[in-house]
Amino acid sequence: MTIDLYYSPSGSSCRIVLLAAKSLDVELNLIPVDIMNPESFTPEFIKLNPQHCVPTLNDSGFVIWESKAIITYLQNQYGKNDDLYPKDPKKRATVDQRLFFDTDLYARFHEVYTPKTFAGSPLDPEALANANKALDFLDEFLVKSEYVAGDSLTLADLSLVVQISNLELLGHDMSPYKYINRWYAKVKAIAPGYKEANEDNLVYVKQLIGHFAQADE
Ligand SMILES: N[C@@H](CCC(=O)N[C@@H](CS)C(=O)NCC(=O)O)C(=O)O
Repeated sequence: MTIDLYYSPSGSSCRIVLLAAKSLDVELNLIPVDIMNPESFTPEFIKLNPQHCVPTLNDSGFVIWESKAIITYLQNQYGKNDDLYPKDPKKRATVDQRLFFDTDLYARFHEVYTPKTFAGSPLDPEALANANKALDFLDEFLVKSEYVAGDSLTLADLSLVVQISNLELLGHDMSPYKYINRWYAKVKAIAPGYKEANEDNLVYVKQLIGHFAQADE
């Protein structure tokens, strides 16, 4: 039985799935997709996901995309315990809320850095202030608890740590966020397979940024 993951290592949503799979001890058969080059998509991939986005998971014919839907599916289907995604409805709701929050944080920073990265546009101060508000909220969550959804590591930490690593790579000023910085160092140190699933793949984000920076010159 193989679980195929169509992915691009530069995509933060793909690295979230890689990182969660490590913690869940689920082996994925990785199928790279050159997302910047739709002509290269295989007919199999095109047929599998009408949205043609990655990450897309194919678990023996069950096909699902959207990183958060994928990681909660992997947990529900293959999790050996419920540590990362508690069964208690209230605790689980908090993890879900933080996962949705992560999607909001991603969208806000997308507004800030995508025009700069892909078109060399200057940073929009309004978009930047709006994005930094999400970091203020995250910092506030972490004043009250050691991890983003309580006192232990959950899927929400694995998702958010990937977004914060992207911001670090982009040189975003993280100095005002004392609690995020403390949590970030801890999650990087304890999340199983962090280096292989996320850190080592950041080189592809660097390459992508470099490629567009050159194209602008
Ligand atoms: N909300 C999605 C975002 C996925 C996403 O943005 N994927 C990018 C690559 S990292 C992509 O496939 N872009 C091409 C497209 O959406 O057509 C998730 O969390 O999985």
